Amino acid sequence: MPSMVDRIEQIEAGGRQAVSAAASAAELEEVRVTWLGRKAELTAILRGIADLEPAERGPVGGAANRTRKALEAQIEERGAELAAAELETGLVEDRIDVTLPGSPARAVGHLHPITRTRRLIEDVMVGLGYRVMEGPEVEHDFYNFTALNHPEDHPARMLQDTFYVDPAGPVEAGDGPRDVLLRTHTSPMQVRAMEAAPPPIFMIVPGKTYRRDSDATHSPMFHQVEGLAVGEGITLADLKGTLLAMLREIFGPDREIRMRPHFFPFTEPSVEFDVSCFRCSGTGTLNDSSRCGLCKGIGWIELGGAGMVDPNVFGFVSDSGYDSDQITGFAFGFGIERIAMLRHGVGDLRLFFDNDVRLLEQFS
Ligand code: FA5
Repeated sequence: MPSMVDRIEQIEAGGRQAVSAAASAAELEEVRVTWLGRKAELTAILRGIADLEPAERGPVGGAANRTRKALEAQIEERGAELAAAELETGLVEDRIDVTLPGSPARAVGHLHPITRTRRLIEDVMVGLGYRVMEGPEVEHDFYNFTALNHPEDHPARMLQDTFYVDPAGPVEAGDGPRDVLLRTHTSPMQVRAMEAAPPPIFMIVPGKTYRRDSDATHSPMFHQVEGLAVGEGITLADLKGTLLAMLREIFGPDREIRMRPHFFPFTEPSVEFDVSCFRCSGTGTLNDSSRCGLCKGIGWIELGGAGMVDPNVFGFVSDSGYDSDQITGFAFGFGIERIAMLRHGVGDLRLFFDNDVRLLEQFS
């Protein structure tokens, strides 16, 4: 029969093997309870030392205590190893690759419907041979009104129609209280473009414009597109053909246009132009015989203003080579919001500027 000391050596060997084999902190804890816990054989031996023959107490007690300490030390060492390994595994498994797309992938945004409409108009007009130009949104009274033949008492010059800018800001010396304003239309670029280059000119000017307006179809900031064609022999028929080509690209190949007499200080003659309604095909009546709501039963939708450039406007740029005896031209202007509202069936222009994603997402 093996002596108690031999048995303790066997316990130590078994315990060491179990500690080495433990593959996780939880397994190691089980090993500790089995080999060193209250019900473990080694614990029982240590507890029973007092009952041994006096001669055995020393060697057995010494061997049992050494084994307990050795196993405790090995468990501690193995515990540190396992903790380090688990930390390493966790770091590898939880590593975030910041170059991967998010999950779920974030939806890519899209252009605002007003931008898309502007680009559509630009594409069509570039296709017709026009250049796209931009001009200042903070403008001089001279370009916005005076050079466009507006009389001194024209209502658009009134404070209640127009946003004037405090000339205490960075404007040119000599500007008075009513000399600088947020442009009320894109037409000032007619004069600026003619000042900058001799005829012929074929250009469009998309951009922001500002008026003291606010209702479902008018906002204080809105967008217009100006068109200007100047050269020899340009007529009202060219204006009509150009508008027809542009509007057929935008609203469909079956569209017709009409021009109605109107007044603008800087064109003579002046017109307003309408496109035939694309919902009721210009009949004013829908298939179920009800009145078309889009054109209000008229068959035509009003879009903007136009006309032949007034000789007085050429008078402001005669130094740049514009002689109204030699050249003629047409100009037109219309609102981009109005085109977008019609194309997308949006009833209130202000929705475009609320930036509610529930609305904007519908244009993706
Ligand atoms: C003009 O602004 C002229 N400059 C157009 C023009 C150009 C005539 C060249 C002749 C030659 P009008 O004020 O009608 O014209 O405005 C043109 C269009 O701008 C309107 O038909 C409308 O669609 C749009 N518009 C005007 N005010 C607002 C507003 N507050 N909010 C949104 N759109 C507006």
